[in-house]
Amino acid sequence: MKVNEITKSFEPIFEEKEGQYDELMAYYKCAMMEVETKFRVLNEEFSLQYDRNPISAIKSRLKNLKSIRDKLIKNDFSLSVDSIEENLNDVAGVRVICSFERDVYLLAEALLSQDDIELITKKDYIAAPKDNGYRSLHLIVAVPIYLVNEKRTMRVEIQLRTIAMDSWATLEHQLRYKKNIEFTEEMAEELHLCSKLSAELDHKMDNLRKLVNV
Ligand code: 0O2
Repeated sequence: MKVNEITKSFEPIFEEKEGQYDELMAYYKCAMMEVETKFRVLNEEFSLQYDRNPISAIKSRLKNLKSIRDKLIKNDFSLSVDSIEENLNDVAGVRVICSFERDVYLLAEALLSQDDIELITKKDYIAAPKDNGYRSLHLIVAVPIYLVNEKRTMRVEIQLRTIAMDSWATLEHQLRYKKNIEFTEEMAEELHLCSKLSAELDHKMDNLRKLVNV
């Protein structure tokens, strides 16, 4: 869906100069494309070197207007377009689904070593999973985009995870946000156990990768 279509359905929400919201979203979209391309290039180079792809899929998304607004309100930030750019780090999101756990770190390192990428924050939920069992490596980076007359630096949230981590997170999200169903303590424990099993699966697969030497 186009950004302006979303805007119309929620108007008026933000203090903005005319067209400012659409413009900002277009910049985030460009930043997302930059980051995606960087990962595609790394995938290509890696596949030449090792004869396999470290990336299984890349999914990008722009946060929608309602989620942006809810987050600004939740954190007590002002409802203006300037405030979005100033306060939110995850308007542009790129999720990279990797084949093996080692690929997560390899790709993160390769990206962060590029001289136009600035690391803002790093959260390693693989080394230290969240209490519910959520695992992924999260990076907030600043990336330049080159427009006709200017260069702008935009922030992008990158989530790197294995196929097993992604399938757990996707299913957990579906289960937890099911309407009208109470999410019990037992269900949470079961999900936590599933996360442990998925971590075990990742480690076993990574050991097999080492044996096959790829
Ligand atoms: P969406 O639609 O995926 O973007 P924040 O919420 O960003 O202010 P925090 O704690 O700094 O706060 O963010 P964090 O921990 O880096 O996680 C943000 C994103 O990671 C979430 O975005 C999810 O995509 C994912 N995530 C984090 N924890 C979980 C979890 O327990 N389960 C699942 N399935 N995903 C998780 P949003 O904004 O929730 O949604």
